[in-house]
Amino acid sequence: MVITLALRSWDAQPPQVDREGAVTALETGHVLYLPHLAFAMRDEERIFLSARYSNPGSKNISFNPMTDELRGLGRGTRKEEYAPLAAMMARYARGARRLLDILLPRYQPFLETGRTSFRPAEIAGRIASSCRKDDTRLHVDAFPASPVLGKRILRIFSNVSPDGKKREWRIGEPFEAVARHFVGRIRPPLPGSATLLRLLRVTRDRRALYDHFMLDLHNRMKVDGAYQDDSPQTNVHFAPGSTWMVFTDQVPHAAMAGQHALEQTFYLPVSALATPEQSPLRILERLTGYRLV
Ligand SMILES: O=C(O)CCC(=O)C(=O)O
Ligand SMILES: [Fe+2]
Repeated sequence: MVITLALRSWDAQPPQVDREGAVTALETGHVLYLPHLAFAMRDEERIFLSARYSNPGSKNISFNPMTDELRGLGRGTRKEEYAPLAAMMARYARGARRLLDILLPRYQPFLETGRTSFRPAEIAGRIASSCRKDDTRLHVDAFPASPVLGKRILRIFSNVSPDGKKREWRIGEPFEAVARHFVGRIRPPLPGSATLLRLLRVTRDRRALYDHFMLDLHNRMKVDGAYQDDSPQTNVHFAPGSTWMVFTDQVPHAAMAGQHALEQTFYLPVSALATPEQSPLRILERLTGYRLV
């Protein structure tokens, strides 16, 4: 479920065996864990570990590395205070990209950089605004407002806890098993609904059938109490000072406890995979008989 690599540097060339193993590990639904790869925060960045800079209404501060725009700032704080945080998140985005480029060179020409997030809130005991937004429930990632149109979601996380807190996750069963469990209950959207959601700006882009199925799967997993309790799952944890990456659209996960993490999202077309037939897109197409993008 978790495959460990001994990398210690964000930009040193990893051995060939690690590069080959990394693609296979990720595409077969494993978490790639780099316990010795720490993201170093600078002294002037440490103030952002305090609760003052997080907004109780949102679990993270997000950063767009293309526009340098920050969202989800703490109440009663001024935008200008955040320059060091924006610089830190830009550095994380660059470091994550460089690491992926050297560790996963086959993806390099196709990889799209998405948002960066800083997650300073303790997960345990946090009350989610709804079951669907509750990431302590097992789920595969699907974003309601941002259709991926079939692209894969590859995310990299670093635990930057200053006080020794592990990040604790549950990891669920293989994607094909999840899909078989739920797919019979998922209905195609009403005709015209993708256009309507786009017109109403609920979504940034027109949802593909794939987005509809993935979002429905995400929601059904989260609201199903029996599935949460009884489906095959394993507890794993990621130590302070570590980094990990995973296709979060494929691997069911739930974040149970921990504080202070950074995360960078990437998108990858299915055609760039070594084994596209293992992707959620191809598995769902096989099980439903629909063309989903
Ligand atoms: O913050 C984490 O550790 C993961 C939370 C999660 O499931 C997500 O952001 O999709
Ligand atoms: Fe998630």
